[in-house]
Amino acid sequence: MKAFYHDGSDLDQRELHDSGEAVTDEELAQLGVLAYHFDSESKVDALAAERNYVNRDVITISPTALPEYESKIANFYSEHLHEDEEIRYILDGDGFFDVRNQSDRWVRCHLFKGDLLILPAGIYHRFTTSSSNYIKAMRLFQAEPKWVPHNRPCDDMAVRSEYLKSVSA
Ligand code: KMT
Ligand code: NI
Repeated sequence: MKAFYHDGSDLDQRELHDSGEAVTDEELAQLGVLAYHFDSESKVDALAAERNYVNRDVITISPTALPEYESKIANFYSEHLHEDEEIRYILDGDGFFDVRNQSDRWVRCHLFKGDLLILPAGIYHRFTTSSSNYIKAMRLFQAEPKWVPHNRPCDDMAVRSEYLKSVSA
């Protein structure tokens, strides 16, 4: 994984948009975002068991594998939050998860094979494929997943205030 501030340009979401300003794992952790790299799926199984994730699926996102690719990508890229954590383990390809930091700047997490990312409930984020137009990812979920995307603004949701409380020093 490589994390950096997004350059702020709205042109082609699939380009890198690296501002050149790196973001460390510690800075991500302050946002409640956890990044791991697991070379074997048994490590993923262990993390899933620890956090009570009983279900999973695999999604392949590419123009040939995903019907209506362009409109799906546009949807993934609209800024939203969820009432549950979002856990993704990258099996192949690469893609970008953008998360808002404390001052509402976009931090771009570039994920590759073996990377696992946990986004806390209530954080504003978005996803896009890169210019490779290909990612295969495992999505972990709990027995009754609440992963409906709520598009910003949804600052009046309880999960949003709970998130902000959890990250305030
Ligand atoms: C999401 O929540 O935006 C996604 O799950 C995107 C696909 S996972 C690479
Ligand atoms: Ni999401």
